[in-house]
Amino acid sequence: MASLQTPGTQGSAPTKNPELLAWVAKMAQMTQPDQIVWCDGSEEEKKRLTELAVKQGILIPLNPQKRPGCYLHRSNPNDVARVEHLTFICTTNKEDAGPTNNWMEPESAYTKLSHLFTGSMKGRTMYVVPYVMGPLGSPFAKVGVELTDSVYVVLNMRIMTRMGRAALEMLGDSGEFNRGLHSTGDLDPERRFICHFPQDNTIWSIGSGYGGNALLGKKCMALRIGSYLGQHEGWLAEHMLILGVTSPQGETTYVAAAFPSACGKTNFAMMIPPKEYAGWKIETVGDDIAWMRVGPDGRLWAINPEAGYFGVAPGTNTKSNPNAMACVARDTLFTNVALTADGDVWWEGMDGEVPEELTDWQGRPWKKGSTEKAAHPNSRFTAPMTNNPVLSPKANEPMGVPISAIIFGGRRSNTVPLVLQAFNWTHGVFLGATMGSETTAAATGKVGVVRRDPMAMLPFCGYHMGDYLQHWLNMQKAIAHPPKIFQVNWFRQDKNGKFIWPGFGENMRVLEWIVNRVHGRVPTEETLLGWVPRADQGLNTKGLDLPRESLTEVTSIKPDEWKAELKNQESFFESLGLKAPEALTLQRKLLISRLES
Ligand code: GTP
Ligand code: SPV
Ligand code: MN
Repeated sequence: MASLQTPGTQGSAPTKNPELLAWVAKMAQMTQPDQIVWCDGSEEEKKRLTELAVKQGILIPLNPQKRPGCYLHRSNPNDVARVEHLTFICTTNKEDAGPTNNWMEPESAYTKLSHLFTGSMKGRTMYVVPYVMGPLGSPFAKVGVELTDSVYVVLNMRIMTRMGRAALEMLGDSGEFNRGLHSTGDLDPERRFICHFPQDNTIWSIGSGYGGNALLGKKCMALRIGSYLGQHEGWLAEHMLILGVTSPQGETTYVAAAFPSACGKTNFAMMIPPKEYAGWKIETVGDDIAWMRVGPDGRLWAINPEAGYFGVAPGTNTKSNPNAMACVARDTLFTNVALTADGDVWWEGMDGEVPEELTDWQGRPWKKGSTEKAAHPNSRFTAPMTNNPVLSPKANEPMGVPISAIIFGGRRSNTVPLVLQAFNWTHGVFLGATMGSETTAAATGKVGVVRRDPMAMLPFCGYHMGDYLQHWLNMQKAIAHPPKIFQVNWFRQDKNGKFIWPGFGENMRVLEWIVNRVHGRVPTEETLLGWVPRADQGLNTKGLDLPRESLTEVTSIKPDEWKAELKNQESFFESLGLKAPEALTLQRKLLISRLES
C-alpha cells in the first residue's frame, strides 16, 4: 500500500478511492498505529478477529453447547452507557446545534481531540471498517468508514451493519462517505468525547468502547448526522422501530414507533400477540432506527439502516420477548451480563430460578440474594437480525416499507393515557414534540427522572431542536398520504408503583385499535388530548387479565396532572426561543383552552 506510505500497513488497500486513501493516511499519521488492517467482512476475518479478541481477554467464549458462536465482553466499569454530557455537535454557529445539544466550535474541537488522538493507537492496530447503513442496493443507503483500534467495535459493527467489501464496492472510486474516527484511548472519562461535525460528515469519538459512543454507524451516523442530512435533503432520520402487522385476512400494515432508550422498541418490534390473536402476525423490519422518505406514491417509506440488534438484556425472557431470546441463542456478543457456572449468560428478569452463584458483570463472584445486580442494568446483546424468527421479508427491501401509522411513546408512571390518536398531522407533531419520559440506564446519570424527550430524539438530534420540529411540520406538505399519528404509554403505575397495563404481547390490543383507526374501521371518542378508544367498539379486552378499574385508571385523563404537564411543556417551548414552531405553541394554547372549558 505504497500510496499510503504508512509504516506497517498490512497488504494493499482494497480501494482506489483517493479521498478514502488520503484520509486513512492522515488519520494514521496522527494516531500512529503499529499496523493498519482493512476489514472485508468475511467469515475468515470474523474467525481471525474473534480468536484474537479471545486471546487478549476482550471476549470470553461461552459454552458452545448452550450458546454456540456466542461471547461475553466485560467493559471497563466506568464505560457502560452513552455519555450525553460528553457528546457534542460541532457546527460553525452555536445556534445551529440548539439548546438541547452540547456544542463546540469545530476548529477547537478538532484541535482538542487531535491532542488526545495523537499517538492514541501506538502499539495497537487501526482497523478500517467500511460499512453501509441501509439495505444493499437501496437508493437511501449510505456509506461510512470507521477507523477504530477496538477489535470489539469491529466485531459489533460486523453484526450491526453491512460491513466490508460490499461497502467499498458501493463507495466506488469517487463516492462520498461518513468519516468516523474512533479510539478507546485510555478510557478515562476526563478524556472521553463524542464529537460530530455534520458540515464535514465527520465523527470523532475517543475514550469509550460502549455501543452508542463507539459503534459510529448507529447513533452518531444514522441519527445525529442522519437527522442533519435529513433536514437538508427532505427526509427523516428517527429513533424508531419499524414493524409489519398482518391480520388473519392477510392485510399488512406497517407502523413506525419512537420510544426513548430502554422504553420498549425492541420488545414492540418483535412482540408475539396473545392467544386471542391467532392468525395475526407481527414481523420486524427494525428495532431502533428508521430512515423515512416520501415515495413517488406520496406515502412515507421507511428503511431500517441497521443489520442487527443492540438490545437491552435485563427483563428479556421467554415470556416478555421470546423472539429476542431466539435472536440471542447463537452468534451473539453479550456485553456486561452475568456468567453462569456452566458458561452461559444470565441477567435480572431471565426465566427460571435465580442461580445460586454467578460471576457478575464485573467478573466478581456473586451469590443469590445479593443486593447488587449480577448484570449491569444497561447490559446488552448484539445479535444479527437474521437470527430473528419474525424478521420481515421486507427487511432488505431497497425501497423499505410504506408507513401507515407513527406512534410516540414515553415512559410515564402517570399523566399520559394508554393510547390516543392525534386529530391531524400538526397535532401529531405536537404529541411527539411534547413527549416526556423517565430516564433509564441507557445513558449515564440519574434514572427515573422525567425529562422532555421530543420524538425520543433528545440525545440524537444533530441540529437545533426547534428546526427539527419545524422540519417535521414541513414534511406534511411533502407527504400526500401521511401516516396517522398516535401516542401510547405502557408505563402507568398504581399506588404501589406497579405497572398497571400488562404490556409486552398485550400491547397487540392497542396496536389492533391503531390498525383499525388507520383503515377507518372503528369509531372513537374525542377527549381534550385526542381521540381514544370508545368503551364499546374500542380495545379488544377478550381474554385480557385486567380488572375494569385498572383499565379505567390506565386510560384516565386527570386535569390536575395535565395542568402540571402543560407548565412543564411551556418551559420546553421557551427553551427553544424564537425557534419554537408557532404551530406547536398554538397547539399548546388550544389544549389549555380545552382543559379550561
Ligand atoms: P434502546 O435499545 O435503548 O433504544 O431501547 P428499546 O426502546 O429497544 O427498549 P427495550 O425494548 O429493550 O425495552 C427496555 C425495557 O423496557 C426493558 O426493561 C423491558 O422489560 C421494558 N419494557 C418493554 N416493553 C414493555 C411493556 O410493554 N411494558 C413494560 N412495563 N415494560 C416494558
Ligand atoms: C439507546 O441508548 O437508545 C440504544 C443503545 O439503542 S446505544 O447504541 O448505546 O445508543
Ligand atoms: Mn436506541
